[in-house]
Amino acid sequence: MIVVHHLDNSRSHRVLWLLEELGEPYEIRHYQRDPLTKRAPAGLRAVHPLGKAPVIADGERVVAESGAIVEYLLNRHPGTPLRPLAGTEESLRFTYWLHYAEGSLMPLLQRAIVEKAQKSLIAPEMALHLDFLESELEYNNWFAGDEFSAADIQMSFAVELAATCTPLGTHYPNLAAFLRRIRARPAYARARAFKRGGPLSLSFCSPPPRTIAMNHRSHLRIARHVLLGLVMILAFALLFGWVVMQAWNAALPALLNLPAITFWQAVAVLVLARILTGRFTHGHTGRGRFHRTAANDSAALYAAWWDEEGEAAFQAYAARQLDEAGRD
Ligand SMILES: N[C@@H](CCC(=O)N[C@@H](CS)C(=O)NCC(=O)O)C(=O)O
Repeated sequence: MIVVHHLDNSRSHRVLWLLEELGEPYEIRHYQRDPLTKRAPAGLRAVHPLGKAPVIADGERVVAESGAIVEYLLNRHPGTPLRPLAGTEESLRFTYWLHYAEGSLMPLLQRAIVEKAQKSLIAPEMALHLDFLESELEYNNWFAGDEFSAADIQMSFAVELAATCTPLGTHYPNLAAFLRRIRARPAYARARAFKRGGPLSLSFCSPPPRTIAMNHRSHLRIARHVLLGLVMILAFALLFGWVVMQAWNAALPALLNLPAITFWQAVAVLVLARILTGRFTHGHTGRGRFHRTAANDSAALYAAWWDEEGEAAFQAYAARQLDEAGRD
């Protein structure tokens, strides 16, 4: 029986899906990625020296590299509708997509993940590929032609990954429809069942390639935030100035015989107070922060003392009180 060495959230979903489509029985050995590095565990190297997924074992034979695995599995099912007939136009397209998925598209997506700094170089390249895929699906539902084939399975992971990088819905309706079609296949769902491949959660495409419209929108959002911040600062300045003016004029002319002040004089007093004391209120200076920390420290110390000795000290105090009351 075929054994699939399956890594979570990885290309090996495609192999499980293909096996489900073929109706071929299989066993799964599960491997979990390191939560921090996202690398496969060392155990996978015992199966194949590169320690990558997918990798399958058929008795003593080990097959790695997803395209090779697809071919290997299809060869066990001569006449399967998942591979177009040799010599047809569809067969040529089938071979193309089988290689394109890992040869062109996945390397680009992986660069998008790794080269965060080079957003501007990756985004147009990504758009080029997505436009190409979109146009390929304009007249056919499937990559090799009218019929679903293993080429669609091979393409699925890259398209799923691309969908996490860019919202397909508006700009790429054909690709979005492709995703809906593959997800609707019962074998695809079976491959992702909890006890089989588990759900795919591909959210690691960073940075998302942004369209010009998206960039435009995010600039607008920043401008809105800056404007809102300025308005709030102004509102606070007006409010504080007014409060200082009211307080001054209500108390100081009568008590200290000082002249009444205008609103702008009150603002100037506030600014002067800020410059001379280094703060408007308590706690905004380094000193204030230090005192808060010291206070926190003493609260923490008190809590620790209560945990360790407080109960015993209280019992001793209560006993003393009872003793004194008894003597009285
Ligand atoms: N081109 C190979 C790529 C294999 C590959 O890089 N697999 C990833 C999972 S999607 C992997 O094993 N990553 C874990 C690691 O490199 O430690 C294939 O199609 O099988």
